[in-house]
Amino acid sequence: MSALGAGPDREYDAVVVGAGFAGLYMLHRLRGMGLTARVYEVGDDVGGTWYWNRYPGARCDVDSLEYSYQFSEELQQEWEWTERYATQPEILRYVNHVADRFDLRRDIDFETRVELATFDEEAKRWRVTTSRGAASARFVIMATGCLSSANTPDFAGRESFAGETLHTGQWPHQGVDFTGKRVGIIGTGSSAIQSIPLIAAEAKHLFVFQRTANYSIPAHNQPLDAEVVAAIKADYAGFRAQNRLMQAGFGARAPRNMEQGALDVDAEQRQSMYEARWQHGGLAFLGAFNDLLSSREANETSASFVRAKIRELVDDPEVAELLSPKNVIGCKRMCVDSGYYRTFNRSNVSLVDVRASPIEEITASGLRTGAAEYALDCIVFATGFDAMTGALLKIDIRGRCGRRLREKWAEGPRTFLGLQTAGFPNLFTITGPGSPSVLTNMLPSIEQHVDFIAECIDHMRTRGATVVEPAEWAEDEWVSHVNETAGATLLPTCNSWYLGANIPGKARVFMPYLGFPAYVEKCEAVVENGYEGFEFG
Ligand code: NA7
Repeated sequence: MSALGAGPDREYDAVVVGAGFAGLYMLHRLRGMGLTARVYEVGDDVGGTWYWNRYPGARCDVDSLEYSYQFSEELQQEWEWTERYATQPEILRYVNHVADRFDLRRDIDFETRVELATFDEEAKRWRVTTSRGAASARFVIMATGCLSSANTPDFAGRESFAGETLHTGQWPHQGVDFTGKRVGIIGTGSSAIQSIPLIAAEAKHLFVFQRTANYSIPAHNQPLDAEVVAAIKADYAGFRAQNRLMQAGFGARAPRNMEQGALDVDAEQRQSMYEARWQHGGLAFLGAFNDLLSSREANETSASFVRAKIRELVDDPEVAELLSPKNVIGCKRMCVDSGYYRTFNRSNVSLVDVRASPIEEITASGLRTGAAEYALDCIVFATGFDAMTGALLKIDIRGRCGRRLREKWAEGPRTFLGLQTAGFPNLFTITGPGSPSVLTNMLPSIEQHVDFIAECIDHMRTRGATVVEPAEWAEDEWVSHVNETAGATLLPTCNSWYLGANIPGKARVFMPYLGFPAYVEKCEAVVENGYEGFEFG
């Protein structure tokens, strides 16, 4: 690790912020183009999201054979995943392997936080100020992740708690022993749903503070079948190409039915379609019919199927009712679990409804809701993230005329293709708001963006341009298109983090773009038309 130290700014062609999957591949591409690049990373090692999210049970909800890089055929052939869904430790081992295999660490400054980035209009360069000094670069590429800025609600008395406070997205590296402890977990999103069964198995008592019930589909995780792996590896490129055609960029091998709507078949057929997908497990559940995210009536058939499953799995009918979500299925990110609902049959687990009686205060000895007080030794915040814009806007980014990105995005993020924002030349965002990102398998989305950015920079070299930024009209059109696309579905109908609705005061704007194949096609058309919508100078 090299410290920046005092003295004149170091000069690079590009500064990359973040050493997760996006930052690492970006560095690899930039190096391959003969450019000088420096990566700044807050953590003391690589991995990004998978470096921070070490809570018990943390696992990816996309199949491991798909949630991996495809830019190197050797890499995808030599790496051996062990399970259908990889655990966080396995993914972290993979990221470390990639960093070593491509000798990436020597261009990364760890434990370095980027605080300020200012565009110098005269020099047409960015000055990047970090916690350890400053650098100057032609390009700044934000690889800051979509779910990387942890959200801890500002409950009254939070600081007074005498026990241990944890956040799933900032889990201690040495792990946590819950044995004999009274534990409270706030939140029932993906992180809570994965960790609750494991915490419950250890703790003396676990109180689950639920504001909104969530739909979860069983993972049916299992060791990978050697024959399946061999078949995929025999034509990995073909497998990736099939996945690229999927709406979410993954799941080509999972059962799906794009030909029928849920109401095109009778109740018995519908039931057996849902049952087959429930038995298959995972996010493919919503592929049962083609209208589950566009028709409320169709959606309700799959939602009520899952509610019936919850009633089967949970012994106490009152608990089952409280665990049954009322909103549209799929409008919040679906969860994938291993034994979540059954955990509520344990005598040491209590479900607390904090919708009916919200959390009023954290006290020295625990937590108080409008209805009761809970004595706790440990509080786990599984309260999610300031998604998609949080990590970006933590950095004070100033573009042309000193304009701050925080100001420009006060009413919601505005980008062209989720890649750039007008008035901030040579600033790129990998899987930024306005791109498919969190509605897809992140890995192919990251690679597609990194490749686009690398080729755009290369294009600039060929035509002798020093700056690139989107035209206002292109940005306006794209923002409208992103909203219209989401508005044609049921996705904006509940308070999800896709809409920023989980963060008090955040503008309610649907941030990701729905549809990976259409998005890739659009990007390709932009390039074919001479980077139409981008302005070079
Ligand atoms: P999520 O999915 O955002 O879940 C956060 C949970 O925390 C959710 O149940 C929230 O309830 C709850 N929450 C947040 N603030 C509060 C307050 N103030 N009071 C009570 N409960 C609260 O985050 P995860 O980390 O689980 O998952 C993030 C993504 O990571 C996931 O989608 C996967 O893509 C991987 P709410 O629903 O807002 O009522």
